[in-house]
Amino acid sequence: MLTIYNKKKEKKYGDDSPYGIFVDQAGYFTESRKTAVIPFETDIFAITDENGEKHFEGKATAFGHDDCSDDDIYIADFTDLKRPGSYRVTADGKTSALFHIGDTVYSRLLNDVSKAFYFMRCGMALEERYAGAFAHAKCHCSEAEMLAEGGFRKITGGWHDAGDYGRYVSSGACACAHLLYAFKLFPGVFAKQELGIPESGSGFPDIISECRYELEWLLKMQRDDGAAYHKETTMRHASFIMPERDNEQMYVFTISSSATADLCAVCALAASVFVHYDDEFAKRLQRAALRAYNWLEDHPEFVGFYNPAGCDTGLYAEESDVDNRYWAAAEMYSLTGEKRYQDTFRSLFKSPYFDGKTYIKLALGHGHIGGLGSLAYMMADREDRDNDVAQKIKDLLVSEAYWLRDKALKNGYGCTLEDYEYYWGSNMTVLHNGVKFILAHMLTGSREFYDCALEQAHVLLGRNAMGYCYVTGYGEFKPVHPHYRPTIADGVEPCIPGMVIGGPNHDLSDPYAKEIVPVGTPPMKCYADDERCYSLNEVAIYWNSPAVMLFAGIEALK
Ligand code: 9MR
Ligand code: ZN
Repeated sequence: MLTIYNKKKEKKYGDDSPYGIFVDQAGYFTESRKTAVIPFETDIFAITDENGEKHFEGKATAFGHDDCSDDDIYIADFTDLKRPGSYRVTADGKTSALFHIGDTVYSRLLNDVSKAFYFMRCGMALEERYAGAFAHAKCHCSEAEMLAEGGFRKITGGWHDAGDYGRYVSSGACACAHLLYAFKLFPGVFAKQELGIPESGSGFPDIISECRYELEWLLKMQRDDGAAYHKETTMRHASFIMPERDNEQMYVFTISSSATADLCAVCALAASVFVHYDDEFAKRLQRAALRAYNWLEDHPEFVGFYNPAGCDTGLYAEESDVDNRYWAAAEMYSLTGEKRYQDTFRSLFKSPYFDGKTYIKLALGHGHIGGLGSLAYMMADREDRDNDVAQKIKDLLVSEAYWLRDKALKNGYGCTLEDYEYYWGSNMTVLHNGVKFILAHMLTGSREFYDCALEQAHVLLGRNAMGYCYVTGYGEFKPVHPHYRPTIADGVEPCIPGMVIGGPNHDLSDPYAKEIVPVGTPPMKCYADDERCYSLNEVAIYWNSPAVMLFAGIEALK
């Protein structure tokens, strides 16, 4: 194996895990199916507690060869071990990381993946009483240059997108919508949640206050005629510095029709939530959504986005806005019940754009976002809703869930991804699939889908070919060098907990990944915990947001 050293850590690729057996390092519910993956030939495995006392012994079953990881896999099934506690799996002198059995193994995790959005806030100081050691001064408060019309405007707030400090309308709308849907679907889980953010104790659920922080910025990103500016960033990504030290000129870039549709959709969705908490704000959201929608109708042609010369910040460019418009029409119909929106939604549902690409109707963003439109229409509580269309959407979702289940059964790690699906941010796809299982479970009542959702959580949290728990702060073996500027620059030893890492990417889309990961590495192992590797080891708001949906669903329906 090619040996290339990561200068900072003096570690080489392939030497990563000190553990030879892979488990969900957050853990397993007492009554659920529990399996570890042993990627070598073995017979008997044991489960021991922290003192080395044995609590279970079983025979590993051969699974066969797994293509995504190139591993020969044995499965250790310890479903029958139901005693709450902390354990390791051992076999042939190898061991797993510590894991837990209990009914609250994901509770803190749900809190942390939700609180991560607070740490992403731009334009305000993160105070020590909320941010602890991760406190920092306010950032990005200067005026931005308006690239299209000239002049300067102060457009502050919102969440930093990811490891970088850019703020992008489409990605922000997508992440915010996920949080809003998590809340709409599982309000009970969030009623109890205490995130320890400045708005805590205000009487609103914390997750809703967090969404408002993003929505206030999104509203500022709308042009007077209703269109939305695509993004607000500096011309080039900042170096590895704290956000308050990033004082380069910021710019508000040109508009795009995809950003406009996304802004419309998320504002309409948010209005349907805020109407129960703050009528004034709900009205503002609804007015913004309507102005965006009118602009879309007046401009049926696709308006794409391109970076101007010299700009290297994110693109989020799309090839079409049909799915974005589909989402916008669905949310507007759900909010108002007006025929105008339903007619558009129904005609877009039949659009040739979806021919041979029906999966886009279930895609949860970023990139394709039709799934949120389908969800909105399915959940629309309107008498004149076209039940035939709603039923078709349900059927699509359930058949996709069966298809995903079958894919997971064919994978040694129980992962729904096939070898070709390990592109940039593959953990997002794992999470989306988990969310689809939760939705399919809600639609059919079939427990099997709930269990499939748990299996995707297990993959994310350590039962994968690298053995990493891909959420910062969890488990004994996890990424500690994420491509996240504050973590690199803050001088604090631990990472902010609860951030979802992009994960394996067989395209190795950055120069450092190409240098570190050997040629020919199987897709599920194309990963390195190196802060330079932005295409493997970054964090992003829309990778965290499906985690909030998934773990809220897991908690609510357990
Ligand atoms: O998540 C995005 C991924 O799907 C794309 O392949 C990649 C390249 O265009 O960009 C990713 O998004 C990044 C964005 O452009 C800027 N902020 C960080 C995002 C996560 O890496
Ligand atoms: Zn900032």
